[in-house]
Amino acid sequence: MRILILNGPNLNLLGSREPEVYGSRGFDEYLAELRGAFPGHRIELFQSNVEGELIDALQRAEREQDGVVMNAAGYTHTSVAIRDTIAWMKVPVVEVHISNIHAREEFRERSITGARCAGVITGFGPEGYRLAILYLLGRIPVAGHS
Ligand code: CA2
Repeated sequence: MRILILNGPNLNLLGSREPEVYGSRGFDEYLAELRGAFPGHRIELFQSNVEGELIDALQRAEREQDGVVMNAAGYTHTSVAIRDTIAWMKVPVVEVHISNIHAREEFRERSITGARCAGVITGFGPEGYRLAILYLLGRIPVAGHS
């Protein structure tokens, strides 16, 4: 299976600050572990701090990938444009947050993008990316999802 991990603004800074919220490792380390955990599957990473670049990546993913694991970071709470792109896609998108967005500031409670995703995983640290991939691979059967 071809899977895109799409990381939004500032996730390139993981490991450099706020270790109590986001852990102390950079995403490249998690990515190496994920690739090791899912041999035989192609897992690509695209990170951008630019909203339009994330939208372009989603549009490309519709042609080139079988599933997307997306952490839109701060755009989760603001981006109607990313939500509209996900709504247009047939390829499943799973939203992941490292922290529990419901246990932080009130403005993080609302995910604009999540409603158009297959599901939302929040608060399990980087393990959330692995859970999302398991779902995309059909290894977490969910009633009503084919
Ligand atoms: O918990 C998550 O995964 C978030 O998507 C992370 C976003 C935040 O805006 C969302 O509300 C929840 C922020 C990512 C920024 O990460 C940093 C990591 C280290 C240093 C600075 C920023």
